[in-house]
Amino acid sequence: MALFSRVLNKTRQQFADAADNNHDDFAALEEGLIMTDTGAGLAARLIQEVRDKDTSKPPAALLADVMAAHLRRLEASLTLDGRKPFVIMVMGINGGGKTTTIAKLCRWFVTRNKKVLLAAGDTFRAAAREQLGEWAERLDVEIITGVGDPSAVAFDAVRAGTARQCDVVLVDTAGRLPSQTHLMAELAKIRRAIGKSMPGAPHELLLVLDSTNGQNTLAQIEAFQQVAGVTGLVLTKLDGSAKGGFLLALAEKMPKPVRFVGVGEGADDLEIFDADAYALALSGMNSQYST
Ligand SMILES: Nc1nc2c(ncn2[C@@H]2O[C@H](COP(=O)(O)OP(=O)(O)O)[C@@H](O)[C@H]2O)c(=O)[nH]1
Ligand SMILES: [Mg+2]
Repeated sequence: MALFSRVLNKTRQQFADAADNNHDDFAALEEGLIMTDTGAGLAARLIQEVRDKDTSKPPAALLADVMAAHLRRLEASLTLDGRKPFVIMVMGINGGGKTTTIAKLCRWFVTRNKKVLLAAGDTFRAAAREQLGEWAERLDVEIITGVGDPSAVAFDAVRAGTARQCDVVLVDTAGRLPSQTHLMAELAKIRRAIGKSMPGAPHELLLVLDSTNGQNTLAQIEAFQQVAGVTGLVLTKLDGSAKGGFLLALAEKMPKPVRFVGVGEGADDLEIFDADAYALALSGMNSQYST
C-alpha cells in the first residue's frame, strides 16, 4: 500500500493548522477540509456523514473512513489489455508535468519488461524535444521526433511502434490552456492521426493535472474532455501541494480514473492512487508512519 504520509506533508500541515490540531472536533475537521480545497459545501456534507456514524471511533478516524469511501471512486489502474502497442496520448496545460510524467511512465513500463517508444509530440519548443530526448537516453528507449506538425509525429510514432513491436507508445503533446481554442482543436487532430495510424488508438487519453492548482483543475478536465476525450488522470506535484483535499471534489464532481499520482521530479516518483492510504494520510491518522 502506498503511504502518502510523506508526500502529503504540505496538505496535512495545512489541514492540521486549520483544524488547530484539534482532530476530535467536528468543526475543526471541517475547517481543515475547507482549507485544503475540498470546497465548503462538500466539507459540510462529509462532516455530516461523520456525525451520522454511530460508533465510538475518534472523529478523525471516522473522517478517514468517509473520505476513503468517496475517494475510491477515483481508483482504477491502467491495464494494457494485450493491445500492442498500447498508445497513450498525454495532454495538459503548460508546466503541469506532462513530459516528466512520460518519463515516469516509461520507467514504470520498462521495469515491467515492456518495450516502450516515446513520441516527441511537443513540436512547438525545441527545448521540449530535447527534454524528452534526454529522458529517452537516460531510460534507454527509442524516441521519434519531428518538427512542425505534431499530428505527423504522433502518426509516425505509432506506425514505428507497431513495426518495432513495442508494447507501449507514449505520445507527448505541447501544453495548452482551455482558452486557446485553436490549440485545443489541434488535440482532436492529433488524436485522429493516431487513430489513422492504428485503428482503436489512442487507448488511453491521459490528462496531466498539477495538484498545486487544486479545484481549478476541474475546469481543465471538462475542457479537455470536450475536445479530445479523457480516459484517465495523472495528478502531479502532490508532494508540493497544500490543496490535497481537491481530490474529494474531484471524486464528487468529475470522477475520472486517477491512474497515477506524481510525487517528485525523478523518474521513480510515481505511485498508483490508493484511496485508503490517501485518506489516512490526509486526516493525519497514519502519522505513526510518517517520516
Ligand atoms: N515536485 C514535483 N515536481 C514535478 C512533478 N512533476 C513534474 N514536476 C516538475 O514540474 C516542472 C514542469 O514539468 P514538465 O514535465 O516539463 O511539464 P510539461 O510542460 O507539462 O511537460 C519540472 O520542473 C518538473 O520537474 C511532481 O510530481 N512533483
Ligand atoms: Mg513538456
